[in-house]
Amino acid sequence: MITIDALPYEFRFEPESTAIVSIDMQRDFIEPGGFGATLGNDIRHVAAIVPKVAALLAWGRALGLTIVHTREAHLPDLSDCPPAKRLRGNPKIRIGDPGPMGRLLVRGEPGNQIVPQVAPLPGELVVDKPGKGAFYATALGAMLEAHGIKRLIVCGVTTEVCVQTTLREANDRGYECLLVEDAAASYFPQFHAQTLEMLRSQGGIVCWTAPLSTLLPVTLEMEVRS
Ligand code: C5J
Repeated sequence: MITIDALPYEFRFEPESTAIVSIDMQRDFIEPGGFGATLGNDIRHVAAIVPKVAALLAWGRALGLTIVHTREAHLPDLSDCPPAKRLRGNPKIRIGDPGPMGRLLVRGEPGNQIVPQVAPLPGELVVDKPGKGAFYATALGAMLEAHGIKRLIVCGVTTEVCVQTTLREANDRGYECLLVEDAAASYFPQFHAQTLEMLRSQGGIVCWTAPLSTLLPVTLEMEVRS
């Protein structure tokens, strides 16, 4: 068992039953011209975490954790995109419309690819999800069960939307989750900070949180059998 100094108290995990879930680190959210930018957001806040997510993934790979990547992605015919989702708001271009990186939030398009610095390695799990939560209408639950996963270490974008929704879904399914504070981001720094507060409040009602600096010094040699 490995112990991490976290909030609201220590988070304990075993590498063989723990997965890193890297949420939606795709060009659509992080690069100019993608879905995030077309909604009028300042992408600098989310682009800034790419090196942190890369460091977290390298750490997890060294520890032998299962690695899962998600992408918010719709089928080309948009049959998995509710009209309410596509038509909401007043963006310059909508889900499925052609943009500078191909059709917005559509599977297989250039904008839907994970940014190269944090891209999946061969053998890692990739989940295309039509919703904000990674468990909704995907095989994620079955994949985690097949790998014997009990705990999730979560990072990605955006903190208050897909990251938070996935953490709440995971919590309701019985997973113990740690959100890596500075390997997640929002377009709105105040939403990021407030989401961390609410998720770990009331004794960790949804999850634990910890900065990357508390994880990186942890090595396999520190694992203590109990
Ligand atoms: C959003 C996400 N913000 N990945 N998606 O629409 O958080």
